[in-house]
Amino acid sequence: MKLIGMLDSPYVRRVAISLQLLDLPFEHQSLSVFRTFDEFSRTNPVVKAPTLVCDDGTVLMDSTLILQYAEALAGRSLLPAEPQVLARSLCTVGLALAACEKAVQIVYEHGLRPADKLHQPWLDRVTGQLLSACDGLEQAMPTGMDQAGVSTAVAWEFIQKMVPDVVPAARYPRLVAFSLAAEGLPAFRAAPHGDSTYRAG
Ligand SMILES: N[C@@H](CCC(=O)N[C@@H](CS)C(=O)NCC(=O)O)C(=O)O
Repeated sequence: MKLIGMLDSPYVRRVAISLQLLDLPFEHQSLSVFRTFDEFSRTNPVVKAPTLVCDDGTVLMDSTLILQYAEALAGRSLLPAEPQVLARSLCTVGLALAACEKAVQIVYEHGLRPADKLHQPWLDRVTGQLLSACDGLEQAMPTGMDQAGVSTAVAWEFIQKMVPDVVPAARYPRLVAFSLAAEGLPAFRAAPHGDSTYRAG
């Protein structure tokens, strides 16, 4: 199967890291949804990263749906099975995904919208939501590298790479420590934030 999208996307990155943790081999094509829109659209006309091309040619998008398929393939999950523990993990994954979404919205607002069209009330709202999600993550703090751990670490790295001024690291010491440990793991090092291409080690 082939994962398409750049590792500067937290959604692509959580899939790339999770596939490794699930021991599922995959090929990676680092296509940009902006700079290589036409090439991307030839595989997925909707141009969403991540896109996963399954071995039978089925094209999937949305990181959570891709992970649902990957876990069915692997026959195991990066989420706990016990309902109460699962609810806590999903709560953390939800915070991490919301943090990613709000950080992406800030990046797009600055990077895509003409400066004179920038809408400050929207930025203020999204910034407040991003900080609330980070506050929640700092409290929730996953313990291991299940899906809550992967998503939290990936979200934090993305935020610190893309909008560090908006989310001051000093306010989140537990996230900083967790991220530092996660980024040292082989699956994270093999798929670092940025424009590199993952290759199986
Ligand atoms: N909910 C989606 C979000 C994916 C997403 O928004 N990806 C961005 C890249 S970080 C993208 O495809 N942007 C291009 C666009 O939305 O047109 C997921 O979990 O995969």
